[in-house]
Amino acid sequence: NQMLAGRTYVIMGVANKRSIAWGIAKALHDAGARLIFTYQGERLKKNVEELVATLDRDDSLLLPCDVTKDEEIIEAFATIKEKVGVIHGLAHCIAFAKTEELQGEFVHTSREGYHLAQDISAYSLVAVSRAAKELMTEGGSIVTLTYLGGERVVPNYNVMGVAKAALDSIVKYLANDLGPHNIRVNSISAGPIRTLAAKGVKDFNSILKTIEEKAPLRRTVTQEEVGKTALYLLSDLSSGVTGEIIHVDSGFNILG
Ligand code: 0WD
Repeated sequence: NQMLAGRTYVIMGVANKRSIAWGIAKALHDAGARLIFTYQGERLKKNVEELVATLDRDDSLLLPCDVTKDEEIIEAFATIKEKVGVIHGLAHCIAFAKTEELQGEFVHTSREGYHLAQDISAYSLVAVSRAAKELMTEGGSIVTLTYLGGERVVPNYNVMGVAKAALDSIVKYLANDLGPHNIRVNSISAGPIRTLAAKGVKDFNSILKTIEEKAPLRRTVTQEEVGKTALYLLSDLSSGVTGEIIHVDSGFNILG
């Protein structure tokens, strides 16, 4: 199925082969899309290069983009405009909080840690969407990743839960601003998946175990499953959908 042939998508946030961003990249690649990868810095460049080399077409573009720096965002999208021109969608798969603030009581969150989590995990979607909008001249679709901890209290998720709550609201405001340009903005609320970012959350194993025991599907979800929902949201299959959160979590969120 080459549903996305002739289309170009930006994937932000591949750190390694376990990254949800990589699951999304594979789903889009298999549907025929051309991919542009952005990575946080030199530290991750080699990882991304090695992963991209495993794809069976080599039409990808790789660019650095630390989302805490406006000038890097501007430069990355200027390069994309110059080398590719039009883009049709973007997957924002980026979050960060200090490990010491992903445990214990939320009340101990520092001002600096709060700002950092909000900046990287929530505000970055605003900055990146503004830059991407200029290249989405044929309409587009933007997808971000959120988590249940933004809707309700999940132990240890703390400052990241508050950042996800902001992100969920940002999706709605962006959807309203960009809708008239035929750009849709949605998020996927993924169930817990063992990744580098997840390692930072204290007792992550017990979160996984709860899903296996209690979620309607009695199992955790995979990067591939998040990838398939991203394919839906980034393609015309979801053409009437914007400002939405889709839970890909084995149904866990419906439990009281
Ligand atoms: O259970 C999970 N893994 C879930 C993850 C459940 C629900 C949602 N999510 C979300 C995360 O909150 C995040 O928004 O999915 C998104 C992707 O996270 P991931 O795939 O779980 O984790 P990972 O592979 O670590 O990718 C996140 C990446 C960073 O990796 P590291 O671990 O090196 O911090 O976000 C990127 C970076 O590549 N990132 C940045 N990119 C650009 N600029 C920055 C930055 N300043 N900071 C972090």
